[in-house]
Amino acid sequence: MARIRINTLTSALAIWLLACILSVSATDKNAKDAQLESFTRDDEGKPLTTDFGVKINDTDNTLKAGIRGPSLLEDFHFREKITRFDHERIPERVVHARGHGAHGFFESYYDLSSITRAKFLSAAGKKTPVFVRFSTVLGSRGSADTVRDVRGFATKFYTEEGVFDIVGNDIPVFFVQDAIKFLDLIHAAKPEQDNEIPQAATAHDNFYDFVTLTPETLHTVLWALSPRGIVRSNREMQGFGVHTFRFVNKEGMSRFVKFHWRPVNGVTALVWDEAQKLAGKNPDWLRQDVWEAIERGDFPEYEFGIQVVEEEDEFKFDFDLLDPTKIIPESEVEVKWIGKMTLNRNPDNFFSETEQVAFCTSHIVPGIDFTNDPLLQGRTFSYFDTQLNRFQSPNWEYLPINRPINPVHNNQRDGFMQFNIFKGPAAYYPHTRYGSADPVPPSEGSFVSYHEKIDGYKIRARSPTFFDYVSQSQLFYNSLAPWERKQLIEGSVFEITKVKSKDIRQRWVDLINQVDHEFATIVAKNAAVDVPSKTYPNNGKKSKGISIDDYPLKSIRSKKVAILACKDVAADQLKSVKGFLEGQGAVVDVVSFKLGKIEGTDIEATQTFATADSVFYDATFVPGGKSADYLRQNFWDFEDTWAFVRDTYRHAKPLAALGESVSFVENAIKPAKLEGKQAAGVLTGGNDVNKDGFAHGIEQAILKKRFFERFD
Ligand code: HDE
Repeated sequence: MARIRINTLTSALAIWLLACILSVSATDKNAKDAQLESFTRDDEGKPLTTDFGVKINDTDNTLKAGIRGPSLLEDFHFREKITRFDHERIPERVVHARGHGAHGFFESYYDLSSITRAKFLSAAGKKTPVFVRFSTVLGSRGSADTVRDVRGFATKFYTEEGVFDIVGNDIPVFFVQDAIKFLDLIHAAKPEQDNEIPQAATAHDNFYDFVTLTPETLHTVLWALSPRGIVRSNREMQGFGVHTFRFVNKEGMSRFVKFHWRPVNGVTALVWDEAQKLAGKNPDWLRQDVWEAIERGDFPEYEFGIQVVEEEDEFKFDFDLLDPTKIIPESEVEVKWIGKMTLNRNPDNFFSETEQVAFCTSHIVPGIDFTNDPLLQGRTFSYFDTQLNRFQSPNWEYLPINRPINPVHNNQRDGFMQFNIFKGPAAYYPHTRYGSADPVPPSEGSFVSYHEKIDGYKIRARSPTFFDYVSQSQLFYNSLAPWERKQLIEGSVFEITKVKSKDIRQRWVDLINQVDHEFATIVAKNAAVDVPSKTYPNNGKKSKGISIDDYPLKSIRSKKVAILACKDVAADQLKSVKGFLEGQGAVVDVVSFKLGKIEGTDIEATQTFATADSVFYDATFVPGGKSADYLRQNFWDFEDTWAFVRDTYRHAKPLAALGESVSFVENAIKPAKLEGKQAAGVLTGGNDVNKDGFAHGIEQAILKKRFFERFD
């Protein structure tokens, strides 16, 4: 069989070399792009055919017996067309059904071969193609993007040694500790089983019933109720592998690692009122945001980080490294940033790529390994199983989006939709005949599981080292900035006041009372339940890396600004501010009553008050000029210019006005402005747009993200 082995290796080498050449030679086409391209089909302007290749002359009429007669069974074209339509859907994912994807590449900063055999981390500057799918967890495929939820952040690395998936979330901890609780968790969080209400929301009796009876969920629920649960942009969202994994080097030495993604431009979040409005006004908000950014060349970037814990330090923490409801606080173990991912290409086809991409925690490459985290162990079974349900065949691994860029050889065969044609008579091992693949030793790049010593009794139980659900809940609460804590409390009040059962509301209040008494008191008073009499000590611990304030914005690249303008607007002011902000990478819309040229100016309105809303923007600017009078009059019933300005203010975003528009803006925000409070983040000036670096001031205000001090 030596001859066959050499043949196989030679062809593998040739394909690998080809893949490398492709990934190096093209600036934006890597080995995966090239592979995918070989599967793309461009139907533009081509003769219409059946699936079996016969040209068709009429696709608008069924074949009939007589011009008004019944349709004929022999109409193969109709039958093919309608059958294909009837079978277009595959089951939506049982969780994370709503998502969107993007292609890109990962670039390693260092040679990490001293701690991992993984080749994609073995040299500085080494590039690996990736595909990422972002998702919400609970909603159906057609649900809104901006609901309160955990977000999926799943990355497929097409490495030269096979596919590696990090199937992560934007929140670093998970609700339950053991995979056997996943069904219960998801059934409790999904719509109630009798009426399928509510869609994509946890604010209902089932969820808080489960949560209060399963207190290990507390830490993650607090993350989700904080602004982390209402992501503003998937380009400005963190990602986490959640579990502790292992790195294993070529000597077989293992270390524990946690995986992190950090958006290069910083982290942002919505406020709840904004999130709810966006869900109605643009349910595609998150997917559109990433899509448009990539189309305009504003590529989302994320740094990849690891927290490394030496094997001998496994038990030095006051939590169990195997417990997925815990973080390793960054104040205890630094994150080392070891690479960067850039998303630079939108999919060609949503179904073929984003819907058919199949992530599995079992997709792992040499140098990376599992730990005994009972959630991870269960996931590694579940993802493979769920793909079988979605695709009805193990051949989903061969779909273009899923197949590795390195060659696949094994003795697995057949199944629904087998696309390979296997040579030779034999598909078994050991063998002396032609056609079968052979195992290779680790020195030739094969995966070997870490030689972990396992010794124990069979037992269906939870380790007592997993029991503490309070300490890190307090750590989280203590580490939040005041505005985040306030919104966490508001989020909790919103959710629990939707719960009809007083008993469940009381249980929630009693649970959060273990985190903070003031928190529990506010929620109790709003939820018509008793304020708990008992108080618990706070451990006083904080960590960096938890508050969104730890991730400031680096630039206003891609930030969206609305300029409100109509007839006789001060065109010089508008152009000057617009030009400056666009020069810094912001995306600016001129919003008016109608599209097209604004009367008395040469400026084009790109949005109208009917289609745009302040929730689509990061800041609003109202230039001076006579247009202030028209804006004030607010011509149409449902195009409320006042509400546009007021909501910008209520959502704590920068608001700027010049000249005649200042009084319009001040009047508009009056109902929202607290008595005696400074209108922080409201920039006003006379008609001299160049005075005091006005446009620069807007940029600085956008970089601050929000001005919650308006409401303190
Ligand atoms: Fe998942 N999860 N999960 N999950 N998960 C799925 O697999 C599951 C968990 C995550 O964009 C399913 O392909 C179990 C943690 C993401 O295609 C399913 C448990 C984390 C995605 C499944 C968990 C995740 C999924 C449904 C507890 C963050 C979307 C469709 C033991 C670390 C992937 C699918 C995509 C999807 C099972 C918990 C992240 C059913 C059993 C923890 C990002 O297999």
